[in-house]
Amino acid sequence: MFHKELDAFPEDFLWGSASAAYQIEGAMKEDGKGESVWDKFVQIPGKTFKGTTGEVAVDHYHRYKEDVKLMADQGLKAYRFSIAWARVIPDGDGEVNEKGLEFYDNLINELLKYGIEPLVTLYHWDIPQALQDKYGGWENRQVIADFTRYAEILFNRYNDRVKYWVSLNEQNIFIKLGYNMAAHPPNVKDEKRMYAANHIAHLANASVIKRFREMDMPGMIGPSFAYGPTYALDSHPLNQLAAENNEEFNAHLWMDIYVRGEYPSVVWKYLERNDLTPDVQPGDKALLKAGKPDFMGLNYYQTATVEANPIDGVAEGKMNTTGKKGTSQASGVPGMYKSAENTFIEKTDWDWDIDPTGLRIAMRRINSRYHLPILITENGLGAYDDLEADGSVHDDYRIDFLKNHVRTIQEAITDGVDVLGYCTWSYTDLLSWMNGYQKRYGFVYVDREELDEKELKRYKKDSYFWYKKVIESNGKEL
Ligand code: BGP
Repeated sequence: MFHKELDAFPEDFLWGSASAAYQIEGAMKEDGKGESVWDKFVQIPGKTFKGTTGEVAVDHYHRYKEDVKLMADQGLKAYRFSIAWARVIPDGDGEVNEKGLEFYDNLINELLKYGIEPLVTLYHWDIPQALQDKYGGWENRQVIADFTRYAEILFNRYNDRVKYWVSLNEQNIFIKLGYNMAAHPPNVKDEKRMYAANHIAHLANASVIKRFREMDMPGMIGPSFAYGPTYALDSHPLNQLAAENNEEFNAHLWMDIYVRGEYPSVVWKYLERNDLTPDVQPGDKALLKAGKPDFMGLNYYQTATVEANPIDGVAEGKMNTTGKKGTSQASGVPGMYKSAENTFIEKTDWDWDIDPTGLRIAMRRINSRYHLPILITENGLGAYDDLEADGSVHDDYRIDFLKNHVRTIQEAITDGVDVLGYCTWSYTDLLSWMNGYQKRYGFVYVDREELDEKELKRYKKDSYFWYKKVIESNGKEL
């Protein structure tokens, strides 16, 4: 659809930016914080680029005032951050650590002082290690009660100041990479265990949303889902079918359950045929149905292009975590789909497809299938940046990337999609889980390298000033 003129962004549009506790805070053992699964996982040799850890990260824990001041000067309307479960309840299910709650009190108050709306993520992948050791974390149903208790503590503490809550961040990523690729904690490669943990994570997500309703919480809650729409390589019917498969197993499996409380029938049949069904107990269905979110949080980075994959075809290939373009390998699921080259699209140095139109397609599909407002909770470009001698960073490639994506949001709004806001990934540079510090996403450059923390000084990139204008003009000046 081409439009002669685009609708304006809504007046209350949330122009924001995002982060996650493990990737920015550091202060890993300070003020009573317990260990998380990521604190432990990164100690395994070879799991992260150059063995990077979040021990210091970008030291946001000590510099949050400076970081929030940068946001305020830029005119940011919303800031999405996550709360570290192990800071609030160090062993996951025991005593509450008042110091942990205080840190987030201070952060929230600092944001509100400048009129910045806090968007709080309850869980961005860092379950307390104690729960992993005690009962296997997401593989045990006890986690549903423990996660709900943790959420309730946060709801009670911050409900007077926080209106937007994200339940689980990218359940599809932490489950797939954690339980079927051994690329995230708990370092498992087992399809059956993956579907079992995923079912429990769904129940925990629903339980928290249900509790949010029971507590009559003001505001809105929803999950953040990593969705990249699938394209078929071409119009060959088998390639089209491969794209359908990819949507069913990488998108509908999660979003259908969030919104409708039901597994897609194609996925369920596959699980049955392959002896992969999770243990579904009486009451599960009712709980899933009671967990309908208020919005769909969308984390969008790229689209996927696929083609048919025979039953003895390609399986999981290597990811590019080094930033050497062209080093990722084709991957797929035998009998379902495999990745294919999209020749219309440029790639980043980490081989991620750059596709602004894909964001519009993602919004359109979510809108048509689920009829929910969309909150874009992440979108951004991971790239190398150069800090000049005068402290400037000329990241015109990032400006181009963001500009083209913001434009497609405006097009989607004009199409008829309800969009609440847009959070770029990320605010400052931060630790990329597996890719170290050289893959930068922020508006604010943080001067540190993998093996050299330096002074962690902050510098405004060109994109910082570009986004300032976008916000000031409510998206008129891109
Ligand atoms: C999302 C995560 C973020 C962030 C981002 C960029 O999946 O929610 O935490 O890391 O991806 O990914 P990466 O750091 O791998 O480049």
